[in-house]
Amino acid sequence: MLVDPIQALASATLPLATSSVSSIPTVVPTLPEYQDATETGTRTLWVVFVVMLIASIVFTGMAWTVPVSKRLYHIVTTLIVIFASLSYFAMASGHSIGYHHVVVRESHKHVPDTTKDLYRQVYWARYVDWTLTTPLLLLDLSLLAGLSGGVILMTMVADVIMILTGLFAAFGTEDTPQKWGWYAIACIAYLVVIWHLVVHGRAMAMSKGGKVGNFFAAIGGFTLIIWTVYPIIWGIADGSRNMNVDEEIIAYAVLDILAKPVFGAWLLFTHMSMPETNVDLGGFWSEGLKGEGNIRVGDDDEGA
Ligand code: RET
Repeated sequence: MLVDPIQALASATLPLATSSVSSIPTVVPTLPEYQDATETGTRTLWVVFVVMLIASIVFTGMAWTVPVSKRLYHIVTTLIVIFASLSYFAMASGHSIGYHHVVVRESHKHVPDTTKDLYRQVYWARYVDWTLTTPLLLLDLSLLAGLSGGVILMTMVADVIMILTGLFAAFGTEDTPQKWGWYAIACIAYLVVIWHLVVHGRAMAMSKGGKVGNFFAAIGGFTLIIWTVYPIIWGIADGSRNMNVDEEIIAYAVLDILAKPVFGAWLLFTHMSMPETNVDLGGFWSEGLKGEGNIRVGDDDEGA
C-alpha cells in the first residue's frame, strides 16, 4: 500500500506546540569538526614515498659495491629507507589513519559554554616507522662512535620508549594528564637518548682519532638538530592543533627526508672514503659467532 508522506506526517502523533512543551534549548549544539588532510597532504606523502623508494634502490646498489663483510652500515641504512618507503606508501594510500577524538569546550559571552567534538587525523604508521627506524639510525651513529653493546641497548630502549609514549600522547585525552603526561615522559626518554650520544658517543668517537671524531661531531650535531625539531612540530601540530594536518605532513616530510636519505647518503659516502670508520665485529657480522678454539674458514676480513 502506498502511503502519502504528507498525510502520514499530518496524522502522526506529533507533540502540539502548546505551553506544556518543555523549554527549547537556548544553545544549538555545535556540529563535530573534522581535521583531515587534503589533496596537498596526500600528494606530499606520495612524493616522499618516491624519494624513500629511490634512496632504497640507491643504497642497495651501493651495498653491492662493497664486500659483505663491509656492508654493515649499508644494510642498516638501507633498512631505514625501506621501512620509511613502506610507511609512506601506507599513509599516502590512505591506510593507517586513526581519528583522535577530543571534546573541546567553547566559551561564549552571553550563553553558557558549549562543547564540540573534534576529530583529528593521526597517521599512526609514522610511529610504527619511527619505532623501527630511529633505533637503526642510532645504531648507525653508535657503530660510528664505537659504543659498547650495553650503551647501545640502553640508548635504543630509551628511544623505543620515546616513540611509543609519543604514540600514546597522540591518542591521549586532554581533560586528564594523559596527553601531556605521555609527552613529558617521551621528552625525558629523548633526553636519555641524547645523553648517551653526546656524552658516551662523543667521547668514544674522539678516542678513535680526529677524523672519526670530527665526522661524528658533524653528523651527530646534524642529527641532534633535526631530531629536536620533531617534538616541537608535534607540540604545535598534534599537541596544540595550531598547525593543520597538511602542514604537519609537510613539516614531517622535510624532517624525514633530512633524517633518513640525506643522513644515510652522507654516512655511506663518508664511510666508503674513510677506512677509519670500519666496524670490527671480529667476523661476527659476516660469519657468525665462533666457538673458542674453532678454526675460521676464509677469515680474510678486516672488520665489517
Ligand atoms: C615525539 C612526541 C613526543 C615527544 C618526543 C617525540 C620525538 C620524536 C623524535 C622522532 C624522530 C624521528 C625520526 C624519524 C626519521 O625519519 C614522538 C614526536 C620527544 C625524536 C628521526
